[in-house]
Amino acid sequence: MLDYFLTREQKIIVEVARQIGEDYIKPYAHEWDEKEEFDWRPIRAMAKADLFGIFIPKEYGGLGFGTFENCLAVETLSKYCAGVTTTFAASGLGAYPILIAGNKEQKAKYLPEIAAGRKLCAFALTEPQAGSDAASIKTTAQKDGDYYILNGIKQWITNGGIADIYIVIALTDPKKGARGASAFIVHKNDPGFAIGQKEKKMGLRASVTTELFFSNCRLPKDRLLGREGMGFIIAMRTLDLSRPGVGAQAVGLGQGALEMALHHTRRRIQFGQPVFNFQAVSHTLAEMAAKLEAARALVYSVARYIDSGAKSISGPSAMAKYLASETTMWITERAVQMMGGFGYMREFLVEKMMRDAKCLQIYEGTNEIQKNVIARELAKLDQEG
Ligand code: COS
Repeated sequence: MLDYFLTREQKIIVEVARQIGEDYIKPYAHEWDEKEEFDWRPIRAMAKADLFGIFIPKEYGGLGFGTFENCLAVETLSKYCAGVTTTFAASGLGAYPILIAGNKEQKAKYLPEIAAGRKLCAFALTEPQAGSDAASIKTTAQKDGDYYILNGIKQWITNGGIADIYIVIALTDPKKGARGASAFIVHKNDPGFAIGQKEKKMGLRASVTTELFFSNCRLPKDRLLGREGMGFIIAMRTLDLSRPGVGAQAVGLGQGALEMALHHTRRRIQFGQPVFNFQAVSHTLAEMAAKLEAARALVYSVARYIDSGAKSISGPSAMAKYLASETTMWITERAVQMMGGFGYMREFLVEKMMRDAKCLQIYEGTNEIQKNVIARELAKLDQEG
């Protein structure tokens, strides 16, 4: 791995995440995947180590770092289990809308709890009929005096049931479509709010995914984030900030698969020698390493670009998510192939890594949507030029 000239604090974040991975994730990752089980222990360890506060400003009890430091933590944890990391990263996803659009009171009320890891967050945009086409959501939030009444269904929501704070995008003016959407803070115990069944997934099985049901869910008006009509833009800006994190998750997962394939192929004897000695194998590992480093360099550059305060981040953010997740899908598939029968057996975690990698091409916007976003930004550049 290249030297990316991390600061002392950044190296500490990596080391803390590595230690949590070794002690609280590695020994159990296989079991959680097999049993499709969520476990609080690594989450509590992350909370104790202040990792949930990485990008929360110091005035709200966080560490005051940025996207890059968050990516370093996500990458390091993902090497051990991308499923566990999904719980962590999705809580960050739910914190962004409060950072982006919350007023002083909302920030003071929610961010310290989130930073301390006392309350997990969830971000609820997707609905049964509105996945990639996020603007076609149907959940409504009807104003009723000092309240909003929410009705509708959200689907595939990470941290459903284990989160205390839900950011829900709903239509305050259904006639206006995307421009009529607003963002709300919903508490787990709000009346009229219910959690659906836990979904059965191909990968990321240590994380929890559920539906959310709103049936005349009554929220006081101070739960509105920003202004009415800003919900879609808040959601898009949230995803712009969070997608490099999916790239970082891919890089960590790819690193795990590469190391596993390297370890195995240098010890597996066939035809009287380690299979690594055959060029078909060593060259594949060389390609994995080179492509992974390119993905890491892009993710780091984009994260640092965002932290510089750059305004046009949609395209770079989509590139980081797209390129790193495609790379890691390829790496994990090749790692299974290079390990042959061992790779295919559930006893060895590499097939889990391949299943986990698949979701990174799909969630937080499919890679097809990422390419739409990149192409849209390209077209703008051409117009300006
Ligand atoms: N930042 C700020 N504003 C943005 C924005 C961004 N990144 N992207 C779009 N907007 C604004 C547009 O400027 C437009 O505003 P105006 O109406 O004022 O002009 C509005 O939002 C609607 O944008 P657009 O017309 O581009 O919306 P589309 O319906 O074409 O959808 C995509 C855009 C496809 C990019 C969006 O639906 C999307 O990201 N889909 C994937 C959703 C997703 O990632 N889901 C994962 C689940 S959440 S983990």
